Amino acid sequence: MIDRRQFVRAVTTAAVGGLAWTCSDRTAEATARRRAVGSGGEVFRSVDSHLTADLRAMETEISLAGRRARLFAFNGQVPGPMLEARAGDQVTLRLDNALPEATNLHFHGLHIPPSGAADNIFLHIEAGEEFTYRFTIPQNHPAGLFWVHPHLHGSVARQVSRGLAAPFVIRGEIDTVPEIAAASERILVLQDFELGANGSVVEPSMPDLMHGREGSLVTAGGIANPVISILQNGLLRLRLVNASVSRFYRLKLEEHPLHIVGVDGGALRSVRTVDEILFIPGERLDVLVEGTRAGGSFRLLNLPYDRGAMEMMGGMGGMMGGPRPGTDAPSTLATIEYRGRSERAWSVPVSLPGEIEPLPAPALPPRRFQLGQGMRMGGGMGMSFTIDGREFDGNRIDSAPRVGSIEEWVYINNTPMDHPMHLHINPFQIVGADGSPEQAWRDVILVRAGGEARFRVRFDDFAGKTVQHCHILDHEDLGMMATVEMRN
Ligand SMILES: [Cu+2]
Repeated sequence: MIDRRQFVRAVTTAAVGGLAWTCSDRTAEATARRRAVGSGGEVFRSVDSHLTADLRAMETEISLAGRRARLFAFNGQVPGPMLEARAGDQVTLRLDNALPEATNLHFHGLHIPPSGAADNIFLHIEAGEEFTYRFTIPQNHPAGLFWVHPHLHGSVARQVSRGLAAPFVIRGEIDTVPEIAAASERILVLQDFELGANGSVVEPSMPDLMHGREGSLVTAGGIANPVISILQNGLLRLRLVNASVSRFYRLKLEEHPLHIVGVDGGALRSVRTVDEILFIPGERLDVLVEGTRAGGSFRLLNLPYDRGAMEMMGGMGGMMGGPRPGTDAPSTLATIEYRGRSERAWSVPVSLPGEIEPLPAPALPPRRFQLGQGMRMGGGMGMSFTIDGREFDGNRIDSAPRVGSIEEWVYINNTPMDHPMHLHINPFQIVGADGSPEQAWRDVILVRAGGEARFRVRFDDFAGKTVQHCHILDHEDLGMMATVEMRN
């Protein structure tokens, strides 16, 4: 057996293979996009079908909502730089780990191989080491908003809670719909932080871990309550990533309906208009706002949502649990402000591109997964979160679907808290109460406290070992993750 460090070195050397490292694209276009993103962020965009990016994960001190904050950041930015590519592009992403601890990267939502130098969450990239990720985005990959964050089991919540998250946009057909192309686009990564007096991130208490930590400082694109302009008669395209460790957002925009055009895995087939949306950890949203008002400012609100709390050990939860997460007063995530008027009156598109083939019910009975929790006894007492009664073990194969097969998965939540379950590599279609699959590709599914949820998935293209897990990242670190080995 080679040790992990040698393995990383070996793969790194093989992957770099003497290719010269090129700098990020800093063209005028990139600068323009940089302003459009508004997160103070750098942008790495494909050139000649090749996206080359250089990310340095580092501990850094930045100003966050007027406070000094000692965080972990990619290239010193929170959120990290935006990555932008198209289906068919090759990606070469060098990660330089300047953190004081090991890390790695997960390409959340991308349909790429789960092994080697692609979406391999089993890699350990030690402090001071470098690793070069290399993969090709499949030609038929949907356009959408994906994201990058560390995924080293046991450290995920700590590293993400300190700011490590970066949006990854795949451009495609949806971006060419005239109304969408004409809209002003704003990508907003939602994050929350709990900062101590010295600017360091506060270590979570045991109840924080049980519930999943939430920070009281909520930022959108690294800013507390950014102002986003909209033109009267124009369209604003808000693209959101929930990069919070545990926080659910119940989104509502004052006096404006939200027109959803895309979710996790890409565009919907038709626009879905709603007044509010529950937005769970790991999820993405692509929403159009019509500038139907004459002027003024309107708040994008986060409304309270009770995602459940620990009520175990004969009611000790109340004693140990502190306030129920997510039930604080409404807060403002961003402010939409009218500035100017569009020459032409725009409204949301009538139709959206692309077919979403509904996955048929498979012949085999569904795979069922029981979500559970308990106390870890023995040495150090603590919480344990489980799938089928077991904590995560990367060396155990928990399910082994065939490449090319369609499966139906059912989650049964035996706990008093909601769990947003995420499957890597292959997107799925959520099966509704009527038994039919949603016409949308997603990669996170809400399994409500005491409830059930199901999806259909096709294990396409790639063999290899990956994972499914709760995207309340504290729950993942405390065991609510299982391996999935796709086999030819
Ligand atoms: Cu959970």
